[in-house]
Amino acid sequence: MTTTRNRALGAWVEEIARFTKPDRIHWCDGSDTESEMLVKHMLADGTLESLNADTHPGCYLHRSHPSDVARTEHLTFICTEKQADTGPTNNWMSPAEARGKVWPLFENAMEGRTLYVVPYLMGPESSPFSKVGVEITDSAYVAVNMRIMTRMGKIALDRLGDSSDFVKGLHSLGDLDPQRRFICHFPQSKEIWSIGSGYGGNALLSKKCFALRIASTQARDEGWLAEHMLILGLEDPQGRTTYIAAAFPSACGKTNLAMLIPPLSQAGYKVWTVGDDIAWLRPGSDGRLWAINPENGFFGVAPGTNKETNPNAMATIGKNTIFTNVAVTKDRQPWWEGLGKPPEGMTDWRGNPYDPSKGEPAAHPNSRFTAPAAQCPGISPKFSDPQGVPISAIIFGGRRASLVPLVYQAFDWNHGVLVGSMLSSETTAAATGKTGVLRRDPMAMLPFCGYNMGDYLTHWLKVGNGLTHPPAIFNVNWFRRGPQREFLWPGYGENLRVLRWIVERANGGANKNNAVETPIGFVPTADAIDTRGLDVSSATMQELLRVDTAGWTQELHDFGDYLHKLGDRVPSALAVVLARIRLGLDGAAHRKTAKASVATPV
Ligand code: GTP
Ligand code: SPV
Ligand code: MN
Repeated sequence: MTTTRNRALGAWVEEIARFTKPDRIHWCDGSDTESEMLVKHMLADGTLESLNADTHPGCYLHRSHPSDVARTEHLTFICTEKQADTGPTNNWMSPAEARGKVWPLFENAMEGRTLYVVPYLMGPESSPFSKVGVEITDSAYVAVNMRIMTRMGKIALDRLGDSSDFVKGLHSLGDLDPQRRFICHFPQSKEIWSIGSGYGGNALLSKKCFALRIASTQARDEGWLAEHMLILGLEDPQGRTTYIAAAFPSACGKTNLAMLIPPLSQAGYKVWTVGDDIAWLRPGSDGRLWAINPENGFFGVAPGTNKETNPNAMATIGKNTIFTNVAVTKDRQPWWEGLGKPPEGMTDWRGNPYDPSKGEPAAHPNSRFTAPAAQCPGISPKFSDPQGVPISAIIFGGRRASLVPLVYQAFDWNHGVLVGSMLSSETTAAATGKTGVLRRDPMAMLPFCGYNMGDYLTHWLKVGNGLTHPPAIFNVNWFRRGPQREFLWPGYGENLRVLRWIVERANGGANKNNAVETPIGFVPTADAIDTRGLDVSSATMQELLRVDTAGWTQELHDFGDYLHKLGDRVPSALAVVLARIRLGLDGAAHRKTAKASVATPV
C-alpha cells in the first residue's frame, strides 16, 4: 500500500513495515490538513498539550520522558567495517554487530502504532546542493517536528523522482529505555537506525544524524564541508552585506548570534539570519566558499531567550511553535528561566506543580522550541537561494571561563584549521552527562563528525587550500569570567561590536591598523573595538583581549598531546603550524624574561 512510484523507496518501506508490524502506514505529504490531523490525535492521546491560543496561536507543549531530554552521545555509534575509519573520537560498532544487537530491537516495535513515512529535502527547493532523506518513524511528534525543521512531504518526493539516492532513517520510540537506546549511522549505505529516544537530535534524523554525521562523510567524498555552524549576513550602514559562518558547540550561542539585533548604539547595522545550526559549505567556481542552510526551522534552546537577549527569536516563536520540556504558567503560556520572576501557580517541565523553594529550574535546561525559519523577522532574503551565500569569515568559539581572548584572528587558513581544531568548551545540557566540564571539541564537531577526526582535519586543509579566496578565520569567546564568576563581556546584541571588527578584518585584509600581531594570531588594538555606550571598563577590555603567554604555552602543549591521541591520520601540516605557534610563544616568553631581567636590579 505504497503511495510512491519510487521502487527503492516503496520496497524499503515495505521491508520495514514487515519487520516492525505497525497497525497503519501514513505517508506524510507535509500539508496543513495533515499537520492539523496529527496535532488533533496528539492532543487526544496526551503527546501534546494545548497552550494559550490568544497569546500563542498554533503552539503546543510536549513533555518528553524525563530520562529522554537530551542527546545521548555515549549511545551514538558510527558503524564502519574498520574501526579506524570511525576514529578515536567516535563510538564504533561494526555493521555486523549492529545487525545482531540493534536491528532485533526493531522487530514488532511498531505494533499498535502508526508508521509515518517522512520524506524530506535538506536545502532549498531548487538547489543543486540539496539532498533527500526519508525518515520512517512511529512518533507523530517527530513527524510534526520534521515538518517544521525540513522541507517535508511532496516537495521531497518530487525532487527524488525515480532515484534511489536518499538517506534512509529508521526511527522507533521503542520502549524509551536507555538500556535499549541506540543511534547508529552507516555512512557507507547512508542509513541511520535510531531506537529508544524521542528527543531532538536523537530522533529528528534530518538534523545531526543526516545533515552532520552522514553528510560529513558525503562531504569528504565530494569535496565540501558539512558543519555545526550558523550562517549570518551582516549588513553595514552602506548597505553592503558580508556573510559569516560560525561554529560553536551545542548551547554555546549560535541561535543567538544568528538572530542578533544590534543595540541602539550600533544603528545602521543589520544581521540577516541564514541558518542557526548547520551549514553545508562548498567551494564555488569563483574560488570562494558558499554556504546553504539545509534546514527549514529552528530547534532552539529556550532558557535564556527573552526580549532583551534575543527579540528575533521571541518574535519567531510567538506562533506555530512546538515547545518541548518548558514550564507552563497558570494561563498556559510557555515559561522558562530567563523570562523574569517565576509567576505563581506554574507547572514544571515534568508536569508537576512548580515549587521555587526547591531551587530547581521550572523548565528543563535543554528545553527547546521548534519554529519555522520563515517566521523569523530577520530571515535573510537569501535563505532559499539555491546557490547559498559567499562566506567571508569563519568563526570558532566556545565557553571558556579563562585564557581565550574575546576575539582573535588566525594568520591564514592552515592556522585557522589549527585554531578550530583547538576548540574546547564547557559542556552544556544539550547532551546528557555533567555540565560545565571543559572538553576538547574540534570545530564544535566532536559529537557530529561521521568519520575519523584526523581525516576530517586533513579534509579541512584540502578544501581551504583549494580556494583562491578562502574565508578569514577567527576565534571568539563570549564567556570569559571575572573573580565573582560573572561574565566579563555583556554578549548577545553587543557581540555585534566584535562582528564589526571581524568583517573589517575579513574585507580589508591584513594591512589595517586595527590589530596587533601576537604569537597566537591578530588581536584587536586597544581602540579597534567600538566600546562607546558600553558598560565595560578599559581595564576589563584589556583583560578580555590579553594574550597570556604562559597560559597559551600550556594550552598548546596540552593540545599537542591531544593531537597525538587523535592518531596517525592527523595531517602533518597541522603539527607544523602548531610547532610554529609554540616557537612564537617561546620567543615571546624569552623576550619577556629578558625585559624583566633588564628592569630588575640584581
Ligand atoms: P544548539 O542549538 O544546542 O546547537 O545551541 P546554540 O549554539 O544555538 O546555542 P544558543 O544560541 O541557543 O544559546 C545557548 C545558551 O547560551 C542560551 O541560554 C543563551 O541565552 C546563552 N547565550 C547565547 N549567547 C550568549 C552570549 O553572548 N553571552 C552569554 N553570556 N550567554 C549567551
Ligand atoms: C545540539 O545539541 O547541538 C542541538 C540540539 O542543536 S539537538 O537537535 O538535540 O542535537
Ligand atoms: Mn546544534
